[in-house]
Amino acid sequence: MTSSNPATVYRLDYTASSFLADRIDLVFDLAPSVTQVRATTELHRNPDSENRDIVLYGEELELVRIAMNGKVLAKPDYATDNGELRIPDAPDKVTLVIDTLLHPDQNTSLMGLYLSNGNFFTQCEAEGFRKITYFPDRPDVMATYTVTLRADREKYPVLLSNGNLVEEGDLPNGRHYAKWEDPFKKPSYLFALVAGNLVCREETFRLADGRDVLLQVWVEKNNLDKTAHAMESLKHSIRWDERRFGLELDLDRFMIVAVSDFNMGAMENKGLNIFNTRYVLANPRIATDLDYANIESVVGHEYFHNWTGNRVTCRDWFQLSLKEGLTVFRDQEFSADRTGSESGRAVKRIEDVRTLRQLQFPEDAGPMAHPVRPDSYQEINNFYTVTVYEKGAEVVRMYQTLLGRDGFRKGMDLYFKRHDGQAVTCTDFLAAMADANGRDLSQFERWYSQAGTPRVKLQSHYDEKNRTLTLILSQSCPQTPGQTEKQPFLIPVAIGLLDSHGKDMPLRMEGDKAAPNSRTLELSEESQTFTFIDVAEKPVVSALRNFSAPVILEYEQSDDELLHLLSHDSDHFNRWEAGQRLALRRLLSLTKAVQADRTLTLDSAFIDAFRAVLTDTALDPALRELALTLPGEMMIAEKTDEIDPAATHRARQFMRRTLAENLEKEWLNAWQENRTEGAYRPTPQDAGKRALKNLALSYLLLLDKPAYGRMAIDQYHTADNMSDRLAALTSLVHSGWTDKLPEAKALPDHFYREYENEALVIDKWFSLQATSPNADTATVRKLMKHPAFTLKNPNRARSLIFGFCHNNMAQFHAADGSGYTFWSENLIELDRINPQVAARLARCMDQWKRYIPSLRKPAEQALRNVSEQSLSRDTREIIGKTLSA
Ligand code: B3K
Ligand code: ZN
Repeated sequence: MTSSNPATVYRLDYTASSFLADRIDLVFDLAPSVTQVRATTELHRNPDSENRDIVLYGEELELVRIAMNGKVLAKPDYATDNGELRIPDAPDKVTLVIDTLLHPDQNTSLMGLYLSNGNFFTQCEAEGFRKITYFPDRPDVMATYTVTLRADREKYPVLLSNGNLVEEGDLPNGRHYAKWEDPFKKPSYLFALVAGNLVCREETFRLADGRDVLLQVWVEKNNLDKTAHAMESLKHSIRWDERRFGLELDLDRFMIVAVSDFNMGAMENKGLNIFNTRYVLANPRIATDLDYANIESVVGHEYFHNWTGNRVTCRDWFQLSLKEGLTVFRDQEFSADRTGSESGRAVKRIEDVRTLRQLQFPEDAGPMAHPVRPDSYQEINNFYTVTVYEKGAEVVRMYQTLLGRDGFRKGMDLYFKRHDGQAVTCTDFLAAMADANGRDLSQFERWYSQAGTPRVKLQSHYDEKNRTLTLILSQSCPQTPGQTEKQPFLIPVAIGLLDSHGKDMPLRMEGDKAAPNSRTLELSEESQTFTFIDVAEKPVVSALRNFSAPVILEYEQSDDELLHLLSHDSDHFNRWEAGQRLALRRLLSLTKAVQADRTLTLDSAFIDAFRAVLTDTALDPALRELALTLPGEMMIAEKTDEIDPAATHRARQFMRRTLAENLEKEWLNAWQENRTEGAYRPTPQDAGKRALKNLALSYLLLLDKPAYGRMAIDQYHTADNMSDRLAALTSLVHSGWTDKLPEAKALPDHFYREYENEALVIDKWFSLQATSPNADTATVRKLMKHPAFTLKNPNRARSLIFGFCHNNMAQFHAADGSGYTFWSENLIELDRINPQVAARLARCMDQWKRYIPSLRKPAEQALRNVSEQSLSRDTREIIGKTLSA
């Protein structure tokens, strides 16, 4: 806990570790209140380091004994200070034997060794291994591990660690043991153990090279019937990495373990992935289509880390995007390929870009803005951000866009050839891409070093006489904390031209032989001009196709041009984009109208365009659903000078209601026509139909017609899957029918009783109530008193508290400041329990300076109240940066 700003770590201060570890042997005597750990580590002096001391890290450890080369050490043979243990004047080769005591039952931070439902789990990334023993806990120190687990046989029948099981047996006093050996060198953050009463689904699976491997999914007994999808996802992941990147599973055994208390989504520990139950458990009764899709993508993500992260890891934590950006890109491509269609790929792309814009663009414009490869941090856990992950993935995608799929693959092959078994940097990755393709990519490095979302301005001029089209592209990048001057980026801008019939026109430049229908321009200077010849008529320009770069495009296009793109663009992404731009334009002027107390109106051209999309049965239901979903409140707010959450909310509600009224017949048709046939299947086709059907339902429920309320109640009762059931309930609650319609009143309780024993569904129950436009702090405070609520379980805390603070914009930013008071109270309490989760909650206030003046005061007050407390390093860093921005 700290009351002043914690020390800052700088990327440029990197120095190699003074000693390197070759082997570590760990023995755990597991018990909830006191666990004994003996670590025997073989170290040798690193010739690349000038530091003479052995430096080990340890946090919250009870050190019992430390011996070096057989001799017990006592101070001043060693010194401990501020999380470091130093041994001066050590010989070049040493064996350290260190005994420590841990108290897993007291560990609420869920880092290091902790308990969940009575079972033992570990989480070591980024710096949790130092909560287990003293060790050079940094990713560039890689060692081989043997791990012996000893525990009570009855309570902890299953004992797991990384690698292969080499020995097991009984011990006196009802205890037993298991010994595991991981043949691969790894950094300490990839260490894991699990001990407890678990069961597994297992399968033998044949790899492309003919080897048989054992795959297991471990869960608590009552969850065994929810593991099939995770197992399928794992097998698909293995196949995909073999085919797309020629990468094979290197172990004989690969395990996934589900745990219900977990700080994030999942963790890629070598051979022993540990997952939040949320990203493992599924059956039609408890999981939605989105859950099914998320599970497939997270299982893929963690599996893909085995090569991008584990075999080749990061030199230091500033390089985090080396593994995260790359692995997110890989999981995005995996999910896209799994849809099996071009429109499926487009759906996936749109969803990913939506996330980027909703979460990463604001981050890049706020107090926590940082480059994809950050330059400094106080707490590394705060830098597992959408910038490092999602923008990082966009950066990787741009290599592929610039070099082509084959060129990208060549770069990946060279990267593994050069760096397998090493801890490397983002620059090493760039070099592999450049060298494999014989290209100078030095300018591209700026994507790693410069923060902020670049703006790309496009101007187009058509010369009728000469039949040429001139495009002037220029770029700029806003200032971000610590970066006032920015250099031009290398930006791939994919372009297409539509003729008056909506057909793609060939793109030819002077001297070109081929004239493709879409081409990627490379913008590398502040401003550049591109001229196309033989352009038969004045085209409508389709710019930044498939979102070819993570930038904000500024290009004036008329409503007519956007309508043309919306109905004809061969690039699905830009069809969707045109619809969003049309909607956003209106939402912004509606917000202004609300603020000025003017009458709100919506033009019929827009309504007709929406009708056309809704009734275009040639277009995939999933794409229609995306096109008909209005930009979120945060997206709209981002585009205003001063954020007025209440006005934005009213504007959006008005538009939704108007679309509901004017397209009532069409929505009803969509609801009826998109029912799925037969047993539930979470395929992209069926999921897309359900999404459109349930969007239609949500629009219909905005109308003052009890018949639609009853239709939703009926859907709730007859649904054979969680997607349909949850959608019906959510729409009923959010549109107020649970207050207005007696038959609907009992539904939330009914839902609760039905799923009382399914924690993940109860999370949904809390979250749907917290995100209702009708839920204020009083509603949420009441829910916090519910016996099923606890701040200690991250999923539960997120469902209710984050649901309200992050995802209920209008109510959280209530004019009386009640949302901010609620936020500060819970943040302070949560910080004492779990700093990592608390620091995420702290991020709700990122944008406080951009809100209307009447909100800024109470926001600042709430921030100051938090700041006066003694806080964790995690939360202190966020609050400090938020206040001082
Ligand atoms: N690598 C982990 C994240 C660890 C977060 C530590 N605070 C999960 C992932 O990205 O796959
Ligand atoms: Zn990851």
